[in-house]
Amino acid sequence: MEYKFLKSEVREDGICVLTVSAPKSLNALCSAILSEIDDFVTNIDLKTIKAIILTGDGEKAFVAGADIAEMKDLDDAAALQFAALGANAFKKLEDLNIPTIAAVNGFALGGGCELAMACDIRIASSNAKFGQPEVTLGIIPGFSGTYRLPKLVGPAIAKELIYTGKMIDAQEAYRIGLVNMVCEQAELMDKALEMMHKILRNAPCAVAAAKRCINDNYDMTAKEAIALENVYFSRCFATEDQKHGMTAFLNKEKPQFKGV
Ligand code: CO8
Repeated sequence: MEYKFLKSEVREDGICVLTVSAPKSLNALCSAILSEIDDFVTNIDLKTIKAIILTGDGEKAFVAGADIAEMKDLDDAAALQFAALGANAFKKLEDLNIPTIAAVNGFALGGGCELAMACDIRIASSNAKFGQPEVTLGIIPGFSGTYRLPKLVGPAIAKELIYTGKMIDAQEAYRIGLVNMVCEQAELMDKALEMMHKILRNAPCAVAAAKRCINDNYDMTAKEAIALENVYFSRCFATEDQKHGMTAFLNKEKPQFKGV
């Protein structure tokens, strides 16, 4: 599929910098962009792409939400389709077996905040603004914000943000645990790359197994979640990287993981 709104650059280190690019509308998510995101995550080549850093084009916005112009005249059946398109694409992104970081370079509102939350980690530039302003438009979050925001910041703060529709700045987003780090905009990509390099130095199978445990235990009882971790923990012992990592530690050497 030819992309009109998604720019992807796969670097030599295997990190794909994926940029949502519709700067005239502050990268607002129209259905064409959502289809491109879905296509990208569905057909991603995990042999060449080891990690994703997702960002928005320009210095003003990560993604300013779903496209209000496109949504305005939808009826409820069409709204269901539009919501499902975004929610499914974001779920596939969340479920990718590789680490993902959202480098939030400005407004991350509504669907933009929801897109950032579908990534594993969020790093924000100091000018970033977050919010779920849907109720100010007569709707509610539709790309799984009511699901992911309470998991990240707790139900009371999530309800405050969603019921008031207020915007918060990057420092406040950091304080409530919505973002992992705040930095100057000029440093944003470097900080995201630095964190991703730290992650990629570790055994890929182990990082992927930890991701599976953390993502999949969302809806589980403690008993199920602990049993799931036991399964993924034991599977690590069937990898070469586990033997290599432990041997390297005991030999006081730096491990060189192969991802097998
Ligand atoms: N959709 C469409 N166009 C947008 C959007 C958007 N979300 N955000 C900005 N734009 C457009 C503006 O209309 C404007 O276009 P134009 O130049 O043609 O007038 C251009 O981008 C620049 O925006 P502004 O002039 O408004 O820039 P400001 O610096 O004054 O303000 C803001 C920036 C604060 C980000 C402001 O643009 C704003 O409030 N945008 C809307 C934010 C918002 O409400 N987002 C949530 C949308 S709803 C949503 O995301 C629901 C997700 C689930 C959907 C489920 C579907 C059923």
